[in-house]
Amino acid sequence: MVATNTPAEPDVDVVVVGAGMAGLYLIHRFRAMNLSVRVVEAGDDVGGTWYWNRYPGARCDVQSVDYSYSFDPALDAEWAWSEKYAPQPEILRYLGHVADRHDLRRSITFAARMEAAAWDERTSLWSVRMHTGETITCRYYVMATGCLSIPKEIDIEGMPRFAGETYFTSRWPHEGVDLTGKRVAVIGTGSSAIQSIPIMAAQAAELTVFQRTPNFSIPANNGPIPSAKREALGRGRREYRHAARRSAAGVTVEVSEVSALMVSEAERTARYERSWVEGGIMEFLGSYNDHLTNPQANELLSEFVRSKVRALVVDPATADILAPKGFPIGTKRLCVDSGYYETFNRPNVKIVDLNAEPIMTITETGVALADRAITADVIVFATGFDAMTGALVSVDITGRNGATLRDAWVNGPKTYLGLMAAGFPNLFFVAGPGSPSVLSNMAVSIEQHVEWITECVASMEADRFTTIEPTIQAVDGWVQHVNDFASLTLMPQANSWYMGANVPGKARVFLPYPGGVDRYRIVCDEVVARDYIGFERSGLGEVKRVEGIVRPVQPDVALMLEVIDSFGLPPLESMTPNDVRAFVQASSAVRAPGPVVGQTVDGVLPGTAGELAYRLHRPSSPGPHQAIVYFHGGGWLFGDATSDDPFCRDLCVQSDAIVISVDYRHAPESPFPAAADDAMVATRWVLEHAADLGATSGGVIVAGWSAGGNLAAGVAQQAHAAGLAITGQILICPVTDGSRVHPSHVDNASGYALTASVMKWFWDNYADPSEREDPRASPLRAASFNGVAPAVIVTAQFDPLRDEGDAYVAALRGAGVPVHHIEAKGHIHTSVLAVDMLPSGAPIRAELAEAVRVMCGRTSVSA
Ligand code: NA7
Repeated sequence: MVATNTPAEPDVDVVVVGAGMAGLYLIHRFRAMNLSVRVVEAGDDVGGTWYWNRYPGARCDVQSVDYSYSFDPALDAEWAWSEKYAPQPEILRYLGHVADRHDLRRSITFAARMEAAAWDERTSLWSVRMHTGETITCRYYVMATGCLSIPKEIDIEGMPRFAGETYFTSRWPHEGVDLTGKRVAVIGTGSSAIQSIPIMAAQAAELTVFQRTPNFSIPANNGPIPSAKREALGRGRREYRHAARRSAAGVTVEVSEVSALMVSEAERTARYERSWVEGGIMEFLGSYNDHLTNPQANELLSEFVRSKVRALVVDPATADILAPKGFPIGTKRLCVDSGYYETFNRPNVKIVDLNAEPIMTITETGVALADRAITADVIVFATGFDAMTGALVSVDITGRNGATLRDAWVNGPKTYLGLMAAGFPNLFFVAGPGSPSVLSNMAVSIEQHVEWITECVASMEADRFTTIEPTIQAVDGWVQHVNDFASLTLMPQANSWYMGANVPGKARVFLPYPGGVDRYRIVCDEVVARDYIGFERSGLGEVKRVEGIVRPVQPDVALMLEVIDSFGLPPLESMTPNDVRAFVQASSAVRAPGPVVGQTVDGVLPGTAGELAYRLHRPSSPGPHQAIVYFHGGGWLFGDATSDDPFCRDLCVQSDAIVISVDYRHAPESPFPAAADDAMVATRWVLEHAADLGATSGGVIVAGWSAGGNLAAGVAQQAHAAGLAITGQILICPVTDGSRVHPSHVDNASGYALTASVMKWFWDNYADPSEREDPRASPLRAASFNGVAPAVIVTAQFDPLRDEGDAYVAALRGAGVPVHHIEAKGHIHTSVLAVDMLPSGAPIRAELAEAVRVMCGRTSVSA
């Protein structure tokens, strides 16, 4: 795959496409490395998005003090922003000033459109062709083309017929447009429309807004730079900038750690009111910590904005049309306006709800709706962009073996860290899909990317590598990680440009990385620290490929592990069993309870050495139901009939079965085979009392997690000889082998909640080494698996017990036993049981319940 030819001499070391905020900083950094750099820019000057987006009212929606470079302290000292949110001309002047100050323009070819780029395998160079036909060869090629630079094609019929003036907010004429006395139609109500409508309305004779989706907007309350911000910068610029770089949003904001549902209505409203006045997208959405993850919390904030719209707009019918709806707040870019809603109180402004009155066609004289026509002299299209991928796939980029980026991304972009794509060596993206980009302060994200890219190139030069590209495995892992993260939020629910949903035919994939700038920066740094894990570099005949996936653990599981880590708890095995029992009991008291079941009954049954407590959960549907006898986890040392209660409830509801969680005697007080004996006795008792318990006759299913899985597997093995009717077994991350020789005990020895050393401690307390060969202790050691009940087995990727679970699957299958094996990718030993705490465990539990329903002979839910 990799060519290690001696590279030919290029025209320049680096070609950069785009002279916006990223392109300018790239010139500065590459020059400092003594590399030659040429920037190709379609515009006549620097500025990128701020060069093109000149519509009236265009301004940033992150405070200017933050939306500015941090790499040069002198810039902060000599540039004074006029307002909290500076207008476009001022931002453009600032970028021009940066270009002048660092003498950047001499590296830029303006009015030059890059048309195609191709990787030459023979020379290991990129060849970049401009619209003039000129070709530049280079070693490194950076697309710094911005996330919102290719306007979306107009998908409204009849547009070419319009005889009046037509404008696009994204390509507003440099000389401006005089709308005085004109009838203006504006199509779209995104950020561009919301910023420009108040200004256009003040000029136009009539202004009609065509709205498809009512957007959420909060007031900018623009004005001078807030004194607190000025003072914070004055006190310690370095610290201020450092904090922004290490923050989640790329800007230091006060973000709550409390759920919107945990406070009183009065407290919540007061907080919302304060955020409404103080403004700021990140501050407003972060006024409580679950607006973007919990639908109920989101609805509270959404409704607050609706109430504001109803208060601001005088005509109730108009207010109703404008009231934002159809998607959770924050799942489309939250807009920041100056008098948007109030504009609709003007007599010359009207709104058309396109959901009630769709556009039939654009005509010579305006816009035709089903039952009426709106005459216009001017139509303004504020219809958005082919965001994040548009600029990258609109040109021909051809990598290895003639493959184009456009084809490679036809089902959605695939990048490693948003920075590079497999098969496209030495091609870098700034703020590419898969990076925080548009979900963050772009200035901070751009700087981070530019620094990472230039440091990567510097390390290549130092180590005399000539090519770098990510492995397919690393790219797939990252795409999965971004999607896993997005699915923990409400983000995928909106038809947003974040999802590619605004462009007909575009793949519906969540494009930016939603984990935050702070977490993302840590990942990027870690990739470097781990010798560019997930990359292959080559040069001078050497190929260095560092295999691996940088974030393979499910994001919510990783967050939970971070939290557990922050507690600084002593290792379990350093505590006494009684202390562990007390700790586990205390933790159980504060967890989510699990779903509501039809009925819960606590009782006792006779064991071999005294009574055994049980808890029975019954579904709300009419019985009788299949009975599942469940054994809890806890390394045979701790836990009781209620310790896996949330999971038992979930299993009961989802599989529509009675779940009877039975306690058993614990080690070290009652070592092996006490627990195994109790499991047998309890199963027999349930079988004998099936009718009294409301269970179907004909057999029970045995189930258990961890040590409980070990007990359930043992019961299933002994069933035939003991005359027990066991119709199935559900083993979740089961212990199956006391030898602990499987590689996962080494690979996952620590860092994933259950450690190899805790597992050793469990065994040492439970069974003497001489007893561990006994199949009741190590079911994997059974002489035969013939005739044991069909199984549903869950194994977790980052569990020390994974391989012994997998080996048990293989052993049963080898004996012809039907097994439904669920491999919980990215999960740890405890994740599947964390009901209502780890959303990523929900699909696994759903699959498990479905398999149980099938096991019970019921029609599959999906059938
Ligand atoms: P946006 O936010 O994509 O907004 C585009 C708007 O145009 C949005 O209201 C769309 O409605 C509307 N639209 C698009 N196509 C049509 C058609 N065919 N008919 C009617 N309405 C249509 O782009 P902006 O330029 O405003 O803002 C982009 C970003 O720039 C912004 O998020 C800031 O980060 C800065 P829809 O919502 O799709 O129903």
